[in-house]
Amino acid sequence: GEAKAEASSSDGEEKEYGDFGLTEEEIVLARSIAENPDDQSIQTAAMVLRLREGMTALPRILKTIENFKGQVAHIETRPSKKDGQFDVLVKVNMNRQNLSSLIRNLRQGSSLGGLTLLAENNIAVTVKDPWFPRHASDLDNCNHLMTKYEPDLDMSHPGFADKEYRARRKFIAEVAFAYRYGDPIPNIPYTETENETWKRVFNTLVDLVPKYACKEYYTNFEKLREEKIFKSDCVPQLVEVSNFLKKNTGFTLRPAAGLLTARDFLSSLAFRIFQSTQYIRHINSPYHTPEPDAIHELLGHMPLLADPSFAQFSQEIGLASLGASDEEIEKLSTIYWFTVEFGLCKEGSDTKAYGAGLLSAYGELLHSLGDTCEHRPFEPSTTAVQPYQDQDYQPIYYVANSFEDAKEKFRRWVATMSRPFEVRFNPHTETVEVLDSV
Ligand code: HBI
Ligand code: FE
Repeated sequence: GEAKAEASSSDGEEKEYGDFGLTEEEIVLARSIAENPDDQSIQTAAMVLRLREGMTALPRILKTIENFKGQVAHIETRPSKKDGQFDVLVKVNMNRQNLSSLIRNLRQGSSLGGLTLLAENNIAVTVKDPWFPRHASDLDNCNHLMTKYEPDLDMSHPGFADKEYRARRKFIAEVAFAYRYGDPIPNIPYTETENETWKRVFNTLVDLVPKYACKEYYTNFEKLREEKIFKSDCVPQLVEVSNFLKKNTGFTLRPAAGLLTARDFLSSLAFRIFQSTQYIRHINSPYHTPEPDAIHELLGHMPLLADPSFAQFSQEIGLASLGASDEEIEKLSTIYWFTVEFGLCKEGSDTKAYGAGLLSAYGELLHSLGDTCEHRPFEPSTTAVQPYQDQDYQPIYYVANSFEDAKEKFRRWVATMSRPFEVRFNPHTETVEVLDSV
């Protein structure tokens, strides 16, 4: 607070920072580094230096950074307003301790010659470097569960009093926790009871899909049946569905142990990876489950992830979530909720369902297209702040004109987010590239 106030109260701030356009929010004055000297985490620090004798000091600066174990992430130079001088923006990744030694060294200046840090305290440390997965293998660290509705903890869970069910859940969760990037997706030999649960849900939906699902869902649902991946008498294996998605849109699956935190769940979408649960809901409550299960993932999500336009939309929600603030994650989750989970869309003069929460539960599917709920046009800025609950049918649904339209609107809204960098997915390396827009 104090540091910021000082930065903003000084006149000609732009000049002070050498016109590199660092915004106030990104700037924490150098002394804040001293507050946490033991923090070993790598920070991104942006320093603006003024070189008084042409560029001659530059190689020595770089060498000094290297000596303090810093990695140069970005460098930008421009002529300063005084002839013969240059302003240099250098961004380095290093831990705080080394950073503060480096700054002390640079401030002394003499060891380098012909160089000033732009006035005392004008070392900007950008604190905008939250960890997020950069490669698909980093998703091995994105499997944090929410403790909600677990059969072990929640007395209202239909499996709470069923020891056998709880042991089964534990076993399948352990399979997911043991999964690492590159492993083959493990098969689960489903029990007779689990297959029976699947069959009941599947059979109720088969008749409703042609009438109530959007055409993109229906087309891929039929394809999955033709390829005998979806059959009424046994739960499909994730690996077969993953291979199907892969050839249609490049999406793949990885097993998830349960309801993941929104941040972890959304981040995987950036890599066109869907984290799918593999356990089956309790047989006593086949048509409703308070938590995601394989029936929801398979019947609800898989057909649309095979549609190119929808796959792109899903990935863009994921990309927008990387490095986003907690408030923004909340908004993205809400958008995800009212689109991917409970979305409706226009099809000519009809309204159809595309949300996975609708297409995996016939009760709410009928409710959402009946006249006891409200339909509103999908508009990211208002949809993102609409409160919702997950205990009962939704009272409000949002209607998209089309996936393309939803995507366009979503893109425009994402552009208003505060993130100071852009991300781009490189499918050849399964890497997210970060483009600094500072
Ligand atoms: N976790 N395993 C899993 N499956 C989901 O569908 C899921 C999740 N975590 C959060 C979530 N969905 C969404 O409701 C949003 O919060 C992103
Ligand atoms: Fe879902």
